[in-house]
Amino acid sequence: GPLGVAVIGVGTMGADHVRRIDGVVGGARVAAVADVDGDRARAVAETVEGCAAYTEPAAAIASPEVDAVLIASPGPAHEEALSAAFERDLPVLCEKPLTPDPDSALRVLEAEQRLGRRRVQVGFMRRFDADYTRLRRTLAEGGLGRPLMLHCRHRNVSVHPYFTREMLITDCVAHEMDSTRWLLGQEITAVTVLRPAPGSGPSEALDDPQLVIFETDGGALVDVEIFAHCGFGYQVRTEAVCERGTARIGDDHGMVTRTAGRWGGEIAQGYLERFGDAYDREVRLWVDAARRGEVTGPSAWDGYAVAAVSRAGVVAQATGRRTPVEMIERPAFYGPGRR
Ligand code: ISE
Repeated sequence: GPLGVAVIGVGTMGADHVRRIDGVVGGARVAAVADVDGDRARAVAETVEGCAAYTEPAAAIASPEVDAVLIASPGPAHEEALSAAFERDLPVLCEKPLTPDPDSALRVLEAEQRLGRRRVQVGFMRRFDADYTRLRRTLAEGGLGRPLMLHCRHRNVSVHPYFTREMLITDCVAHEMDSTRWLLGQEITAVTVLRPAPGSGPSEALDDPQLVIFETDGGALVDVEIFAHCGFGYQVRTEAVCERGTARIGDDHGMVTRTAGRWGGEIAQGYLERFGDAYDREVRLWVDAARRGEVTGPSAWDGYAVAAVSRAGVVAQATGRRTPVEMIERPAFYGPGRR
């Protein structure tokens, strides 16, 4: 029968995954949802036949109908849900951040290793995006020469009022941390954060935008503009500068019209739209692997590495200083790095 999935947390991302599992991805069904907001859990459960609603993640995960767990609650709630899934040895797709800090991420790595095989895929969905996949292949093929720099732009229309300036690093730039590691096959060794005088309104409270710079152990430099309240659209762009050329993805594409002396097109308004196909592919591959008894894709190690870089980023943001990243050695359990 289909894989019974418990979706933990049904805010924007979780509710979208419920819709995806129910209507887009084959081979799975949403057997249970959990949310601290019981009304929200019930409202989402009512959209799916035979789906039970819970307020306690552990209760949903304990249901005999549940064979796999998708965690889409806020980062600080992840460790507890992961433990409950590990107790039943279930495959997990955990949205980023794996956990909010490297110490808790390390506990997750240790608990997973005790189970003896990978159980966690982390939701770094850009790895499933057609443009990012193509860029990685282009860099790996080597025709452009060695990558020297990445120029990244990450702009949101706006973020929730509960967003903090630390979250610019831990929730937004976290994606560029993973993309950098994945595109270059290198680890990030130091982070620096620079800021212009902030814009007004919500941008001012967040000190938004900011410029985040990574150094890698392969000698590459990466700059990331994070602009969480840019107001006009959702834009995620990466340009690789290599020895013999450049490659750029994430420019607005789609239809361009020309009329009355002007030309124009549309800018996506959010990540659900821009990365819709990537989320579909990510969840489909997770479900297919889970049905074979496997877990593939970005691992808990990748989640830990990003937590470690995020900690350095938050310190760099607070102190204005270049901050080295502290990380443990990659355990053999997670296989060799790409280098
Ligand atoms: C959000 O949490 C995400 O994960 C999106 O992918 C990211 O682009 C956005 O900036 C975050 O707020």
